Parts: sequence; structure tokens; C-alpha cells
Amino acid sequence: MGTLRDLQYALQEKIEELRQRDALIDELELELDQKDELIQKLQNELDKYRSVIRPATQQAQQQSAGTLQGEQRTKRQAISAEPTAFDIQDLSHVTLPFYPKSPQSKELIKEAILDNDFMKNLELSQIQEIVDCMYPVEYGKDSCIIKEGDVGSLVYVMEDGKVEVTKEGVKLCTMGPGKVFGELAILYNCTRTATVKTLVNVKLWAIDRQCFQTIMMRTGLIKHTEYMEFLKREDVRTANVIAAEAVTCLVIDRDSFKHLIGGLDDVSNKAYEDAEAKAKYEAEAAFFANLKLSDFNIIDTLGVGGFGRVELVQLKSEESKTFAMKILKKRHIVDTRQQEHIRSEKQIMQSAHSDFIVRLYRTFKDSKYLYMLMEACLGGELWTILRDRGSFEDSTTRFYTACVVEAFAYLHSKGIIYRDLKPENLILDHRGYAKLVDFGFAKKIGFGKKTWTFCGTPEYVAPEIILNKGHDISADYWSLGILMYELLTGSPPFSGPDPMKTYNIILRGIDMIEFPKKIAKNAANLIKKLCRDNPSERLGNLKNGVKDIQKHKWFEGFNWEGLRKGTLTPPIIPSVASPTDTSNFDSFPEDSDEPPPDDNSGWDIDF
Ligand code: 6J7
Repeated sequence: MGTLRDLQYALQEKIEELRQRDALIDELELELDQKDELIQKLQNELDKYRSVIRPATQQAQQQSAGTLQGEQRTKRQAISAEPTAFDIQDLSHVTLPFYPKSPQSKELIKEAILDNDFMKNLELSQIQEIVDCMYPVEYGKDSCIIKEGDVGSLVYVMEDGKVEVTKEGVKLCTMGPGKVFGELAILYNCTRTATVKTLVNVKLWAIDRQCFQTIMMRTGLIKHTEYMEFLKREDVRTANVIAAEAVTCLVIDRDSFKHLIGGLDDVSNKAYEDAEAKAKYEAEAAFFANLKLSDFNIIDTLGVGGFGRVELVQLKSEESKTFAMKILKKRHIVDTRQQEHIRSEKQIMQSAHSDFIVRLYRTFKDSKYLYMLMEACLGGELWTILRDRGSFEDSTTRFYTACVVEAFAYLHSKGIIYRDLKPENLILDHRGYAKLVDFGFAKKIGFGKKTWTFCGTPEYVAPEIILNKGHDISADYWSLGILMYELLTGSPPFSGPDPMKTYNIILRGIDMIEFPKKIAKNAANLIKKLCRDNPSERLGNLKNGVKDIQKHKWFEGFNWEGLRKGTLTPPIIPSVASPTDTSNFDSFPEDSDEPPPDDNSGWDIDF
């Protein structure tokens, strides 16, 4: 039996043990709280990413369009968000509003932007401009600042107070001072993805969409204008520069400099179309001008997408004449705000006369649909062939890449960028030559100019597009490198489980990618030269333009003339038995869709 002292000692030990356990429980509870907070934060981030990705990917999933899902390879959906800032020409003259604020407020806004995943990549000068432009706004307790589903026009930074963020009635988080909110709808041109309500009185700083986008776009523009102005100066030196001691200089001549920053004139716009070809196209246009929709029979479906369908049609009067008729739902175009893209697609395709671009002969429209009557290429989609074969050999990839180089050379010589290169948009004609199709994102930008539309297919988007720095034809050469890699291996080099992750991987650069052995040395070298982070260092965008690609070692001995004349034998010759043979295309169910409502009430598409 223990003495009282022993019992007291044991009691003390137990008390100490209990105290330690309590301390451990407190510690674990704290850890749990922190983890809960972290989970909440990650869930919010996830929700934010999903909110901006879903509008684009939802469709993709519905129409079985994307990436490798398990073993199933699905087609990828392109994304686009058009900025709505002032006219680009006027941008540099726009005076943005200036609202004075205390150094503390300036610092708070700056830190909030740097803390925001979607805005932290802005240049410091852009952040400074945003700080200057933001104006004060106040809301009382229980006010709704942002309503989910609304069209948003302001981005906010919270200076003081507390708000609650909800989505579909479910609480996502609460937020205090030093945070940005409302940026998603502005950056990604979508409706508000969540509701933000005040819990107490709040003080905010706000900037409107137009000022925000103007700041995003004009940084690059101003730099570009300065370079242009510099080049337009007289050749006479305006000052003496005398070496005060021995100096070493790196020099660049005027021609190279001009080329590196985009060139001043339409120097590369050489005439592709001679008089004979012109007469041929005019006669062709006259023939198609006389046709009506009722002059065609539908034979089979060549493709189906969120936009509508592509049908193989034949002329009733001459059944051997078949065409691909793309049928687009007007309602879908309006809902996805693609009117401008559709107009541009029509204009560019109708005036494109290249053997490496699918011809658009004419368009029709009725109250529900727009119709594009195009050349039928019955060899099938390159995407389908790649899916079935897994990957291509070096020489096969070279042939298709060369077809794209020719298409790009033609488009770029007319000041047009394509912006959606991928195997899904290459189609083989009956000979096996590849042609570019789907010009929904193509745009005439002219020479030495840039554009800011966020568009393309995530795996193929160039870093300057992701970073909203403005882009030009060099973005097409980036995508050419991605295409080469995908054709050689079966998968693109930069690919993540969702677009935001893909963008992060792209921004890490091509040097972070381990090239598999099946990509031969010369091919790897060309891919790396096409996928330079800096657009002005990309092959195709240097002094010698596209010639640098054509003369690259990977193309050594390639018969470019034979390709242009159509005498070069393609690596895969499709079997096309007749002008109505659709066996190279996947099968699609018949159109079971309810026809969309009659849509000529109140609006129409100029097409
Ligand atoms: Br703050 C915040 N957290 C979330 C979140 O978890 N999901 C979503 N979708 N939005 C969140 N927000 C902000 C974000 O800035 O709520 C804003 C609602 O308008 C959103 O930007 P918005 O879609 O323009």
C-alpha cells in the first residue's frame, strides 16, 4: 500500500498527464482549425478556378470534345474572351482617372493584387496604374455588392469591413481587408460567379472594366508605339555619342531591329494570287452565288459540336459535286457572344485561296441557322488518325507540319493570325494533304500590330496570351511547336488536369519538359526554337520569317516545291471511294435536337 505522499505524487503525475493531454488537445484543435481554414481556402480557390473554367469546359464534356480521359481521347474545346476596352487606336491617348489616396491605402491595394492568383502576374507598372485609378465605394451592413449571374463591371479591393461569399446559396467564405474580389467576371468575360454580401459596413476601392482592360492592354501598346516612333525618325543622328574610354557595344542593324519588333510595312505581303487564279475564283463565286439551300441534299454527318453540325451535302443537279455544310445555331452564337468571331471567320475563309486552307464557297442563313458551304475533305480529321495510331513517325509529322507552315505563310502574309492550331482543326483531302479548317478565332490584325483576345485551346496557348501581354503571329509559331510535339508523341507537352494548371505548366517553359526519346534531335531542336517564351525569339518571327523554319535542319531535303504543287506523295493516303464516301469519319447520331426557336425577333446576325 502506498503512503499518502505516494498517492499525492501519483495524483500530481495524473494531473500533469491530464494537463499535457489538454495542451495536446488544444494544439491539435488549433491545427484542425488551421487545416479547416486551409481546406476552406483551397476549396475557394478551386471554386474560383472552376467558375471560370466551367463555362468553356462544360460544353466540351457535353459534346465529348479535350484531353485524355482515362484511355478515351476526346476533342478539345477552345476558349475565348474578348476585351471591351476603348478602341485600340485610341488607347494610348486615353487619360485614366486618378484618385488620390493615402500611402497605406496604396500599399493595401498593391498587396491585395499581388496576393490574388489571377492578378499577381501583372507588371508592377500596371499594378501602379490600377492603384491610381481605383475610387472609393462604401456599402452598409447586409448589402449585396455582387450578385451571382449578373454581368459584372467592377473589380474591388476591400479596405475595411467583412463580406460573405456564397454560390447557389451555399457559403464559400468570409473575407476581410486586403483582398481582391470581382476580378473573375472581368478577366474571363463571364457573368458573376458568386454572390458577395456585406456582414458589416465596408469600405472598398473599385475600378471599372474599361479602365482595367485599358491598363492591361496599353502597357504593351505604348512600348510598341515608342519603338515605331523611334524607327520612323530621320536617318540623321540627332546627337554625338563619344566613347569616354574603351567600350564594347552589342549592335543590331535597322532591318533586324524592325523585324524583331514586328516590322513597319506590309513587306511580306507578296501577291499570291495571279490574274489567272483571280478569274477562276470570280467564275466560281458567280456559280455559287446562284445556288439556294434547297439545291442540296444531305448525305451524312461529318461532325457534331456545341455550335451545330457539319453535314456532307450534294448538289441535286450534279450529284458528284459534294460539299461540307457547316450549320451553326444562331442562338448558340448569340449566347456565347461569338457574333464577331463568326463574321471574321466568314470574311477570312472566303478570301483565303490556299491549297492548305479549306475553301469557303458561300454562306446562307435562315431564321434559326447560319450555313457555311465549304470544300469537302473526305480523308478525315488528322485528330482521328492520330487517335487511332497513337503517334506519328518523324517523316509523317514533317509532312503535316509542312502543310501547316504553308497555310501560316499564306495567312501571315495577309496579316492574319490563326490562333487555334491543333490536330482537331486539320483535315485531310482525298489525296492525304492536310488543310486548316475552323477559322473561328482567326483575326486580321495587320503588320506590326498586336491583339488581346484571350483565345485558343489551353494546351496550345502561348505564354504571352496567358499573361495578357498582347500577341501576334508569333503565337501561331508557338502552337506549331506544340503540334509537332503532339503529332510525334500523341500528347501535347504542356497538359494539366484543368486549364488553369495547364497555363501554369506553360508558364514554366519548354525547358522544363523532358522530351521522350522518340522525338529525334532535330525535331526537338525545332520545337524548342518555336516554343521560346519570348515571342521575338521564336523561329518564324525572326528576320527571315517563315524561311527559317523551312530551312531548319529537320526539314533538310524536304521537297517544298512538290508540296506546293501537290506532286509530293503524302505519308498516309486515305481511302476515298467516291465524293460521297464518309467512311473516314466517325459516326454521329442523327440530329435529334429540337430545332432552336425562331430567332429573328429583335436581333439578327450580320452574316
Ligand atoms: Br472572394 C471569392 N471566393 C470565391 C470562390 O470561392 N468562388 C468564386 N466563384 N468566387 C469567389 N470569390 C469572389 C471572386 O472574386 O467572388 C466574386 C464574384 O464575382 C468572384 O469574382 P466574380 O465572379 O467577378
